[in-house]
Amino acid sequence: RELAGSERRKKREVSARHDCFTVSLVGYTNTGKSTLLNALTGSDVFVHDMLFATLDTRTRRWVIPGWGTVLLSDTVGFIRDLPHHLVASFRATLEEARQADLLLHVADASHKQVLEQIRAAYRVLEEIGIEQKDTILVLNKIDLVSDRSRIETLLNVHPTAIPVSAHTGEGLDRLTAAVREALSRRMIELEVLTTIDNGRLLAFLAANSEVLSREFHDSMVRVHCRIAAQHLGFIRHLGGKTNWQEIPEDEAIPTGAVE
Ligand SMILES: Nc1nc2c(ncn2[C@@H]2O[C@H](COP(=O)(O)OP(=O)(O)O)[C@@H](O)[C@H]2O)c(=O)[nH]1
Ligand SMILES: [Mg+2]
Repeated sequence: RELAGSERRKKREVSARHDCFTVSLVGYTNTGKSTLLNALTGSDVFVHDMLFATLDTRTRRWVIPGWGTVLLSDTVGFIRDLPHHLVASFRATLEEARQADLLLHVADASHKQVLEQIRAAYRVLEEIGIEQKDTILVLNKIDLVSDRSRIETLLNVHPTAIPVSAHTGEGLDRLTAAVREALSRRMIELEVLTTIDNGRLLAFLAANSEVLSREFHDSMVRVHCRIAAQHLGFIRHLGGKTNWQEIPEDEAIPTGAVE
């Protein structure tokens, strides 16, 4: 009964957050998900801290420079024999992951059984029916891997994975770029035409889009930007005339592509 209540609350909470993209950290337990959350979001304060506290799920604002803000959620790790007191949290966690726009599947590259753990985590994603979701595999703790050929071996099996260290910060810029690219694929290129005195709309675009260009004609401004499709309605509501197209798939850089 308790559990159903927390799941319901979670669902409501999750569905109320459609104004930002959400990214969930998932993976086997002890792989560094919580550490990575801290490393990526810095000293930013928790979001909805009170609501999530009981669920052991923590969400923070992650500001991706020059791009926008996403919500990054920590989750309870995947493990077979889950302690009883964590079952409700685990369920809430899965709901969080199901609603996410993108998953960061975190693995411990220094662990002897890393490949098995990655498989086990993918099995859990499959069991809950979200294995098709856009996922970036993150090979964490590379600072503990002194033999770098081990990383190469892992990359042979998972070529799009991104090696990082949440402790030293190595690879976090690449991970951020990959997240940015993955989320950008869910974005549209938009031209907005409005009057130059439409401060609310221009401020909204500045805060929520990647502005590619601004052209001024008399009292009008045409803003060309990349923005999440979900903002279209609000932009029109603010008086913008819009003209948009889906960003073509082949213009997006593949997630975790090795240069
Ligand atoms: N050396 C090293 N240790 C790490 C790294 N990331 C996490 N850890 C450690 O791994 C342990 C588990 O991390 P935690 O974030 O709690 O894992 P979680 O269960 O996935 O949330 C902690 O002792 C962390 O300090 C890393 O990049 N390098
Ligand atoms: Mg944790």
